[in-house]
Amino acid sequence: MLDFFTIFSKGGIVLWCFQGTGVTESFTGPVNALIRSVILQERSGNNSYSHDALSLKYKLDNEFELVFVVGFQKILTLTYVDKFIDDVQLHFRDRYKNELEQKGALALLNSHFAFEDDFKMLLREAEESSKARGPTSMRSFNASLKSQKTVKSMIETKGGDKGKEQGGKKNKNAKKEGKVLFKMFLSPKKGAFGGMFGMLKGLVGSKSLSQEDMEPVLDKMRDHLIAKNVAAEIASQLCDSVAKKLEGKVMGTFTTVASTVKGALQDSLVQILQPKRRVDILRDVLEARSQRRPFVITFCGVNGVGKSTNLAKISFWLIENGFTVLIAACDTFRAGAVEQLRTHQRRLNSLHPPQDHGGRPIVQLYEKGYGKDAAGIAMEAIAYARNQAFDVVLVDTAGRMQDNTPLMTALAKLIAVNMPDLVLFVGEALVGNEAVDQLVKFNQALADHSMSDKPRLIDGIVLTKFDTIDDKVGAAISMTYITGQPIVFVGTGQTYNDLRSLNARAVVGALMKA
Ligand SMILES: Nc1nc2c(ncn2[C@@H]2O[C@H](COP(=O)(O)OP(=O)(O)O)[C@@H](O)[C@H]2O)c(=O)[nH]1
Ligand SMILES: [Mg+2]
Repeated sequence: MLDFFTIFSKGGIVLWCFQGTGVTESFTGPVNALIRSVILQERSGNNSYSHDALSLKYKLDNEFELVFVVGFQKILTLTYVDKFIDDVQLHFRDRYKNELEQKGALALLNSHFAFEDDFKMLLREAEESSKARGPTSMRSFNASLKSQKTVKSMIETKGGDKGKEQGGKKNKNAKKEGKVLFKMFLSPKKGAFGGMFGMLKGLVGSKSLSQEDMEPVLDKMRDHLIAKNVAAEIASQLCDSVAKKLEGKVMGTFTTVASTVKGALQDSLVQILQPKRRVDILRDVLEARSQRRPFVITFCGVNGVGKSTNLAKISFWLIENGFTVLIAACDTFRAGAVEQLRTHQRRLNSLHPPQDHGGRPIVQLYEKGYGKDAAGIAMEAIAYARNQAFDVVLVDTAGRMQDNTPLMTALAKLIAVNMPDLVLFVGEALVGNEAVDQLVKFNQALADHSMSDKPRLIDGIVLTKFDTIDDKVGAAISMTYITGQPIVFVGTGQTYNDLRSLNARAVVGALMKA
């Protein structure tokens, strides 16, 4: 005779339970004790546990994240329990496959598991077969023959007709579908990630989350983000906002603080990377073309981040899409800057020879050598492009440190005067804390020196050298967080083909990866 049988999700939702006839004791205590001292500690040895006068046997279904627990009086040696629990598991899985496959606690809460009759049938079968096997199976046990007989007789009499009828009634009362039954108040453990039962660790019961509960997890997440190259300041701000978002939230019984915080953080990261504004350069170039004007993109950033190289890759991409490009050599500062662009222009034209394009070079370089005013050259280039019906003007600029006020002022002037359609900030994926300082100061300079009440600020990011950072993808978060602007291109190497768009999901995946 069983005292109880319960099926619950690892998320703490009791899906179904059965209480034996005449059993008045609540089984919450023994089940909680089992969870606390066996399941949570991953002592999954022989799948049995004893609590006061009760024997508990349990089975974990890791695919559907379910726990099956049966309890019976210790003095009973029920020979069929192991097989019975297996049968119930298989049957329950088969029958509720659809419900169980839906993800999330809400789906489980809303599902109805009317398992009564199936359970009774399985129990009857189990009891019958143990009876039928009779003495042979009994003999295999070490306990005395006498006590085994007693056990057997008890099973037969109490599991009889009377029991079935009464059980039916009782079960209705005992069944608490969709209710969180267990109240556990264990404090969160440090280092509670991973492991088969990782998600069961660090329970806070159905109490509401406090800053205190979350602090150890948030500290860990903050360090994790920083290790992934997210700027420290931004990692802290992100964690603070997650804490604010979750404070006071009532958690499911078996939900861990760690998984709740992790989930909320993941959501925030996806949000940050999801562009509020879609930059569709090809569409915008077409529109500019229909207005008989060139579409102008200005590239800016500090020295050596890959402005000229990625400008050349973007030229290639535009050319491949059927557009003509004028490159404006406005880095009049660094020796070799103009020659570097000329080399690219030659190479690109040899890949797309003029004879394929009506005898006209598909990409040209507009340059006035070194030491001249960059804003003026950009202006001339744009006028030339308009004249010559180029589709796109790509304005290369000299690298400059964000603290160099005269150079920052000059860049702001170049942008204010020429009003490009797009201002792209080029930044290396290698940067950590530095990303924030660069972007804040570039944007500040553009705002300070704008002559318009609607200043042209950075409206997109080119994230370069993405091929060199493994999974330390934090700069993507820092840069989009600071500017609120999308990463328009990702540079992944030194050839013209090494240009990608950002896969937000993959970036968040890499960020969350332990
Ligand atoms: N691995 C890798 N190297 C890059 C990438 N983009 C640029 N570089 C290299 O970075 C160096 C500086 O590039 P450059 O375009 O001259 O930088 P600029 O000073 O900003 O114009 C060059 O050696 C480039 O080949 C990239 O996406 N991946
Ligand atoms: Mg350059």
